[in-house]
Amino acid sequence: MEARKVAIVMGSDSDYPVVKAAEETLRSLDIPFFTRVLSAHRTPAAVAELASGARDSGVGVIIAAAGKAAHLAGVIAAHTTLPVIGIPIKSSTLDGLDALLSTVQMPKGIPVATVAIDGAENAALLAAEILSLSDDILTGKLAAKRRQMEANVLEKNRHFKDEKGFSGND
Ligand code: RP5
Repeated sequence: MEARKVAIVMGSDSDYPVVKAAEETLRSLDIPFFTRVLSAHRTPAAVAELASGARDSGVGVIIAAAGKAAHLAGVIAAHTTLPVIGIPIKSSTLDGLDALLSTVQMPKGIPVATVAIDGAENAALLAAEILSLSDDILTGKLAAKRRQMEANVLEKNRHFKDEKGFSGND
């Protein structure tokens, strides 16, 4: 069976500087994906069409990124039972808090897994973890990524200790 893809939808092309981190993360794990610019408010019919056809077109997880009154993830979730991950985008005078609350505060029955404001990398990793439930190779790649991250932090810890000595008084 062909691997399921990730669909990334963003409310505006102005969201792309944040969203591209999700693309880079998916690419690093060899996960197929496509990205679309569609808005819950400006193109509601096209959003509904994409969301309702996603499962049949081989999508496994949908990532939806939007700012301001960010209804995109919730509206997509209303049209599919695929897992939907929302990225609240910091694109307004309210610094993304508006988008965070709009994305995370879903009524019961229609869940959206919401990552941090501008948390595009974590959105992609969460999508990968969901897809890895039926993909052992992807499970291995995610484990390798964790090991690499751990090694990077331990290396920084060594540098910090060697160059500065640990901050403290004991
Ligand atoms: C939201 O409004 C978009 O997701 C974007 O974050 C914000 C501003 O959109 P533009 O006015 O830049 O198109 O719907």
